[in-house]
Amino acid sequence: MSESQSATIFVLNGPNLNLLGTREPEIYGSATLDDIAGMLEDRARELGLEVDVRQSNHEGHLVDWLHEAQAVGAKAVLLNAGAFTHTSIALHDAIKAIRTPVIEVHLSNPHAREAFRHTSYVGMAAKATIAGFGAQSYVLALDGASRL
Ligand code: CA2
Repeated sequence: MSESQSATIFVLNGPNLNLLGTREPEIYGSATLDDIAGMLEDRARELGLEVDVRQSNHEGHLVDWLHEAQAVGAKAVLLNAGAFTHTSIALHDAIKAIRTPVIEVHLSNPHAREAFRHTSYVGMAAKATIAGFGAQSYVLALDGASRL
């Protein structure tokens, strides 16, 4: 594991999060994913870390990136799997298959929403969950990851 990768935190975002900031601001806030990436880069700099922020609408990309996080020796993964949170046994298995700690992140609080959002296959495998703080959920998760 190289020194630089051991100080890198992967921030993986799932389906539709590329459209963040364009609708439902009352649920998700008005920050775009680029805004969140900027917030994370600023905080990571203060913490002496680097973030690698990615988004995909494809489940397999997220599985591959979880494997890559371990392969390159990333310190942790922050994962907002979007709606795959509630459906994906493949993501659950991928999180279990790696030793890299994964922190589940959500902008909203899924438990305060529709019943179909109350099951999280990601959360069942993750080390921790931060939800309901809007864009700040990511920053809080980064602070937590920095202490691991
Ligand atoms: O609250 C979260 O972060 C969620 O992961 C967001 C997902 C939702 O399916 C989860 O239950 C909770 C939805 C992401 C949709 O992304 C947006 C796209 C356009 C505008 C606003 C949000």
